[in-house]
Amino acid sequence: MDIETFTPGSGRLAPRAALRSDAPSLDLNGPWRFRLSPHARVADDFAAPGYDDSGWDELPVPSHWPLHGHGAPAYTNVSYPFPIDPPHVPSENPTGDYRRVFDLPEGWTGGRLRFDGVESYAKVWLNGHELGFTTGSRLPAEFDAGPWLRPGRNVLAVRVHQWSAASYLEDQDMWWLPGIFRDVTLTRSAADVFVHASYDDGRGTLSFDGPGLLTVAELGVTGLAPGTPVTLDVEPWTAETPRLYDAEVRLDDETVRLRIGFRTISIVDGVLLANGRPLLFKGVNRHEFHPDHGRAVPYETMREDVLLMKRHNVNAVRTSHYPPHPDFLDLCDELGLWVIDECDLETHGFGQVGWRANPIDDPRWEEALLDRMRRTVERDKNHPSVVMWSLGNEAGTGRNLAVMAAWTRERDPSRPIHYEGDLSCPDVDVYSRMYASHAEVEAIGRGVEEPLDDPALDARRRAMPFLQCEYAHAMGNGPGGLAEYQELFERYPRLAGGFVWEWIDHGLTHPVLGHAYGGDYGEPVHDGNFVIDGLLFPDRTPSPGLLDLKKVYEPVRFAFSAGAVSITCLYGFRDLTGLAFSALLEIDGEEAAAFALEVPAGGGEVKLPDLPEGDGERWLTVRAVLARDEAWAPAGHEVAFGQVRLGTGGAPYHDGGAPYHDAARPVGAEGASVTAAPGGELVLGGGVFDPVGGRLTRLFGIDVEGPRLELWRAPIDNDRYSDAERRWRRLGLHRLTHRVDAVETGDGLVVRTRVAPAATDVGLHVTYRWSAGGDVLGLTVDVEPDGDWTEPLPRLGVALTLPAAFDRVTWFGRGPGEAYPDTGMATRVGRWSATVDELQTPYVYPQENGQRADVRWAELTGPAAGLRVAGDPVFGLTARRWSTADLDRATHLPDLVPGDRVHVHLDAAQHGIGTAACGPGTLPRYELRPAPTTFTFTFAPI
Ligand code: IPT
Repeated sequence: MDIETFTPGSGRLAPRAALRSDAPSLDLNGPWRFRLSPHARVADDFAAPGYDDSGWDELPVPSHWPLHGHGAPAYTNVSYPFPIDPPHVPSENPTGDYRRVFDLPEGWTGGRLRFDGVESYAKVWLNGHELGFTTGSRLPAEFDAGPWLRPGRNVLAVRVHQWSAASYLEDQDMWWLPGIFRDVTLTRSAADVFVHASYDDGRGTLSFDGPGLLTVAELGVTGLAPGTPVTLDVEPWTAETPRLYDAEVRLDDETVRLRIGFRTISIVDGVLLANGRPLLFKGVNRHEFHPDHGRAVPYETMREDVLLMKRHNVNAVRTSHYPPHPDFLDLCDELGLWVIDECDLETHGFGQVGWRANPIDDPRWEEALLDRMRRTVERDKNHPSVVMWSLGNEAGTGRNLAVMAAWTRERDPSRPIHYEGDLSCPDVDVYSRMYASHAEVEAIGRGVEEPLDDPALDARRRAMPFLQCEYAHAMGNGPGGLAEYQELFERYPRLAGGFVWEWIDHGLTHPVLGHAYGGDYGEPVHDGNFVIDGLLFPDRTPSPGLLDLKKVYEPVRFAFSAGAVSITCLYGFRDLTGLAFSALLEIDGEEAAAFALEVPAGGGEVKLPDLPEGDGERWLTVRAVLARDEAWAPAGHEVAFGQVRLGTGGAPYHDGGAPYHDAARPVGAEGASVTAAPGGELVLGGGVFDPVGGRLTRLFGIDVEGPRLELWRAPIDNDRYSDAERRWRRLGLHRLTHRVDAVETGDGLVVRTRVAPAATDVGLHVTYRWSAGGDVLGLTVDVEPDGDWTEPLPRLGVALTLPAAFDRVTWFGRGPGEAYPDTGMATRVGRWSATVDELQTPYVYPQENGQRADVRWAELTGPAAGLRVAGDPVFGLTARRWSTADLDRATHLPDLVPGDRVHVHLDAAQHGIGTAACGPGTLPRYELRPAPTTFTFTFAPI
């Protein structure tokens, strides 16, 4: 059968550019008749015009049938969900038959049937005549409909097989989602043009290939013939300044409209340049995804993606791992994003069998691979936003890559070629890697990376710019380490930046589970929640990781010195005139002064006025916002901020990041002695303790449990998918025992304990020292590691619970969002409030989340009472309506059910976040190593 052939298609017309044409076209989207069969060997009599499909279902086009009640989605990352035996596919091969009747408008003759995307194989009939078949799911195919169209009623029939030989080429890390998932059109447009618009120092050179005459009215170009370049004064296109010129090409039968951007991409001395200036990608990897529609993404959602990227200072997108819907690239042209356009090609699963029979190195697949590359380049060649072609992703190495690259270079010498999967870079123009560590990126930046064995290849690669086509795996809580990568990207000219993996969680809407991931549809082979690794939650709410990325990618940076702020412009292609700058002074989180700053267009040092003094912490926050509406955000949108803590009495400014030991020092928490209550409980100030265990049971009349030492966190994905969780569990850090060695009374209460897991000889000597004075209760915890600790700790702090009514939190510290040692760059010191529910970050796979960092004090309040906790100087605060053990057990958000307690963690420290789910773990400086530690809190009633 031709579903098991190396041939990519039959009967298709030569690929051409996606163009807007005034030629008539008929939108064939909408409800189609649909029937699903469990295998491919079904009679094809349904293609006959007179076939009775009245018993069939209806299915919208575009869509994926498993998202409309026919079969189910399935997720695998690397693994093929079928035996590897190319070009053969399983007999269980879901096969969708589609029928659509349409009326041809009066006077219509000729035309093409265009399919923008069908997964994975489609055979097409018009009025019972077979037009051919196509593969290449995320690529367009056109068939000549002309000879078979007839006046009035026409019947289009399409048979789609989920599995075909082409499935071996489409092993991307995503849901397998068959169906006609992009537009179907009957068009009388046949035009193809290739516009060349380069830019050099104020001058643009314009030419084009193809029939017709080109007009760019705004530039006074009228009726330009193909192959006759003109040079003109123009404004360049860049992602920061997406200047487009409306153009049209008039042909005999139609006029096509294009939007031209003048820009030149080049590589000079190993540096990637756009229009002669360094090009630094602040990128993300974008899969097409919508939680209800899969890869059939509505136009408004595509637009939302681009707007969200722009608003979070993202300037580049890699279309991982296939060409997106053509409209997406129009949006990138219009709103400004640099694009790496990737061919629809991945054969990752062959890696699991030692790359045996990998299509990439097998001449029988050459035509299929070349076909994919041609269709990518031909479709997208006119987009100024597309600055690089990528041959594919994770497809190993082999001869066919060279064939694809050679064709591409010949067809479009203006764009560099990218492919990451061959370390020796024989076919490409840029050196690309994924998930390289900070140390390795630095070595590459300095040009001192490990050499390749082949000296010629090594010399070639050493002369290339470097980019990370994937880095900072944004799975669950995280990614950590973003700022440190950015620092390297900005330091070394060879480094052209990178693309965070990935834009959005692919969680499918599920009636019971909230959002589904691998295994939730009963797939026998799947990769769990590895598909939930985005900067956006499935509903497109930004995660804390995206907010951090916005901060790290910000195009303006602030540095503070005594009485001044210096402002650096990090735009590559514009100055600061589009921004308005302002400053806000807060004392203990209360506004004390606000003023505007006049900043020179190129940046520089700006003097600050004399600022009010005050007793509390004085924090100055400087903001850069859009001065005017831009196409992607309104005036007032915050682009960047900086924060610094001011010294008192005209003293110099301090570094904004350091903890402050003069904050919130406990006052008055000493002097009182322990007394015994009639029931035998110990009473110290506002605290009541059990006499045997020395544990606090009532605090200012509130029923409390704890606080006591806690080391466990609900494993985050970076713990789960690395070795950390396994090692921590083996050590037993989730099941600590607390042995009470002494409860000593007198001036205060001292409780001496040894905290340790069963079955090991390591532990911690933990001493709780309680003191009381006035209405303040103080607690100092001394932690002394005992034995030979080899593992870092997930967290170090105390945990307590309060009645459920304490459901509001106000704090002075970093906020409003969560922060961990290597994340939370987006947070700033201030006074914040939230309900306990609002403190939760809804990671699709439940895991540790929601810590507020550097908290000086926090008030937990209910309708009737409140408790104030202060640190010395600061602590990490986590509060939730379920325990850490509940969070640890949960696999989907609906598993988390509020109980009758609020669970509070007051932490001295946590282990860093890193990106070990895929890539490097926590940097050594963010590891939490067991060490003697003392931390102090004071408690007071409100
Ligand atoms: C890398 C893939 O390119 C990407 O598609 C995704 O699967 C990512 O990993 C993990 O989420 S490949 C991996 C072997 C580094």
